[in-house]
Amino acid sequence: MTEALAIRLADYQPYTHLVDQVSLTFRLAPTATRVKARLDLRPNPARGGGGHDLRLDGEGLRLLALAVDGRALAARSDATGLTISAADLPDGPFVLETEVEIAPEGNTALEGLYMSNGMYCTQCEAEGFRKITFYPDRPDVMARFRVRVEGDLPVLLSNGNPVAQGPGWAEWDDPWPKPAYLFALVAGNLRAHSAPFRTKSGRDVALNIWVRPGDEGRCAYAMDSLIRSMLWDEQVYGREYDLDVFNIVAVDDFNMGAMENKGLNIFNSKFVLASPETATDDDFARIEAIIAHEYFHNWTGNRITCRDWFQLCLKEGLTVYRDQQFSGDMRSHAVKRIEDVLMLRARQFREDQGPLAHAVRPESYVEINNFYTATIYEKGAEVIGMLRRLVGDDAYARALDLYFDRHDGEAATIEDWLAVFEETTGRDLAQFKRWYTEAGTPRLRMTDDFKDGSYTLHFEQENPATPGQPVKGAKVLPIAVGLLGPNGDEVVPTTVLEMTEPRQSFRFDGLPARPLASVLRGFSAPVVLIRDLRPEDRAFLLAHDTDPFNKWEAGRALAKDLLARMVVTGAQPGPDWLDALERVTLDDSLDPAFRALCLRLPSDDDMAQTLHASGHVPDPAAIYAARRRMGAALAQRLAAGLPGLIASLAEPGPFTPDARAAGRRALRLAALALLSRVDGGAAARAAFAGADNMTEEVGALSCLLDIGEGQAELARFEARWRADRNVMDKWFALQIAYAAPERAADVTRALTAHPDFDWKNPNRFRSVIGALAGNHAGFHHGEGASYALVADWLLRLDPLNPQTAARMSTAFETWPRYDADRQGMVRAVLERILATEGLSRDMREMAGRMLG
Ligand code: 0A1
Ligand code: ZN
Repeated sequence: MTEALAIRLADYQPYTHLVDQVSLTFRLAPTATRVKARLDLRPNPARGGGGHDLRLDGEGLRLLALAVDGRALAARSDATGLTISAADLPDGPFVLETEVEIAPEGNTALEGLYMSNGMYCTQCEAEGFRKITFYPDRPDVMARFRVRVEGDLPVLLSNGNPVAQGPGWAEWDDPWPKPAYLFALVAGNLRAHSAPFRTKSGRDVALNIWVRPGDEGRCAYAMDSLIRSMLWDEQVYGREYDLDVFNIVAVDDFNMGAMENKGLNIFNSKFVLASPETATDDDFARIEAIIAHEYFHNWTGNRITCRDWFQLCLKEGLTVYRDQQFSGDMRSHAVKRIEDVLMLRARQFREDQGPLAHAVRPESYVEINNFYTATIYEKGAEVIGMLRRLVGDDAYARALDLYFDRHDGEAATIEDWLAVFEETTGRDLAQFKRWYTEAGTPRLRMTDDFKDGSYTLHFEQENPATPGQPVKGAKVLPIAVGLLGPNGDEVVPTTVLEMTEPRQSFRFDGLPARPLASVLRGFSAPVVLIRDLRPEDRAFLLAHDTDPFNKWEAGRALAKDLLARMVVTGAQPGPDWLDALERVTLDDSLDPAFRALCLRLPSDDDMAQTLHASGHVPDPAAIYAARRRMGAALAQRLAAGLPGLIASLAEPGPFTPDARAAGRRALRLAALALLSRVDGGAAARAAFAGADNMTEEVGALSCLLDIGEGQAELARFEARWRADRNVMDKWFALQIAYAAPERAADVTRALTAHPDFDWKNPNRFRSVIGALAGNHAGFHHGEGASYALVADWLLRLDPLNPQTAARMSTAFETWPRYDADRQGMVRAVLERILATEGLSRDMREMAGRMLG
């Protein structure tokens, strides 16, 4: 049945008509908003001119009037739209007018026009505009929009530049043709935090961040991030902003992180609002990254958009790549790369190795909202990173200039994107394109030999089968390699080997002694590298590698090898890992942020993924127990040095959110977590009591929860922050994240009965139900109580907000890894979901794909 509903890339056809201009008038009212639309249409020459019926998308619209060239037509709308027969249309250009009524107040799906705390706002990507008015709701239909908003509210916003306004109305005009998914409207009682900006060619832009009264004092960091993003895009990509105003609005009810609507970005409030008291260092870093991401979409997504939704990675992969570059430039490239790879492995590798695996450019979908995934975003960005590694920085810059030049104002494809690289470099990218069309994480096996001064690396790549793609070809792999001599000196600096065959060897001559290879430097390709290395060799790399990513990776591999042995054979932490980690932790010449990352133990889910990939059936309880033992051993080993380390990292003076200070706090809190394992929480309790910023407050509280303490502190935290939605999300999530496996379901159930568990708010739902799914041992514990609890809540949310419910069903995507009992329990849960009457298309597709 899902098959029958699938949309296919191969079926793409241009739209029958072109839309030159759209004029919209909104008369806002919570239960009966009127939307008048006037579309200037003409037959599309690309479809052979006239003679076609006009099909417009529309869902949940009450059609009040319909006219062509001023002539009223009888209304013939159906469940998904409206068709006007070619017989009723003139041969040339014509004007279509419609009027509809919609009810934003009852819109719990948060798609189309909806309300959040008395404020009107919209979310149109991917297909929400059809819930606002009848329209060809597809990204290749680009038009100029003029919008009049009428409503009894002080602030009335839409895309583009303000044209005129009076009491109760405002008019906006967007000179840049855009697809409907970039439309936005906001109306409410809002306050602005404003700043001026002058572009490099001298255009003055008014920047505004709109928030609820009382939140104005928490916008400074977002504004600063925006200004830095604008400057960076001018300097690095030569891209200037192109309107007189740039508005950002913060809303509390939002399905995703944020949305790049032209000139009017709408943000989940948790990615805008920040003050030292309410936001952690991680929050600050995410705000900076997301503000940049949405701003960068102005060129990669808006000026150049996607021809169809199969090309989603065209804008998302590139924009993630750009925001990662930006964050690296603002902070530390080494730390940023490690964090990005941690995320990639946790989310994208997980997806790629399970039943939801799909290509960066999929060939079919049932519900496009289910494809805003780590594969499209993060793997999409990795593919661009590889392309750049292969062609070099200069060619990358030239290809991007050509891309912007050639496709500005167009709706483009991955073929267009690859063509600019082929033309600038003369390379044939046909094989490289497999990265876009084939799903799955390649497994790269490496061996080496040394003889007569020649060192050879042998690689073999395996591209595992994924759903619907049993056989695949070899990928182009850029493998960045450096060689270290026996004394730790680098004897061959980083070179990028280009692997194109299933098996390939690369030789280095003239070496006086057998080197140790540092392979896949900077994580130069998104693969699983399989390499037998002795613990002492990994420790050697951790001590000597000049590539910061691989230096960290060596420590990580040491920890993972050990943890795997602890799980499988019950081994105890040996000196290799403890010695190596102690040396790194106490090495003051290393960046504290880097040391903090080295102290982070592999997550349970990461271990389950790794064990499964190496042929074991992961036991969540055993992984949990082993990781606890590992942490305890590390704490014992470092105990004596921890108080001194913590003291040395104290930051005098007021809180600053910069990377240097954040890195010091991260290491201090990592040390505090270890110390808590040996001092019963005394230091953490004091740190909590004395905290003057949220990083310390949450950090110290986490240390206590981690050792089964902190109840009094939880109560104090709640009393202090009860009125703050964003902070209270942390309070909910922490208790579940740190709950012992056997208590996780009960703790969650109790919190769902808390009066502030507003489950219709996506952030709150995620911080409770999502936290349980993220507590690996708790989620998989015992007789499946957590599976049932998560499923119950997904089913409750699904009729109201299918998008968020379906996204969160990925909690179950890893089921094939586990033992037969757990597999059976998850299958039963997924079958129960599928059998539910009235299930959304979103959830039906997800559950169906997970069951295979
Ligand atoms: N384009 C946005 C993400 C986004 C996607 C879908 C949404 O609603 C279904 C909302 C936002 C981005 O990449 O930031
Ligand atoms: Zn994006």
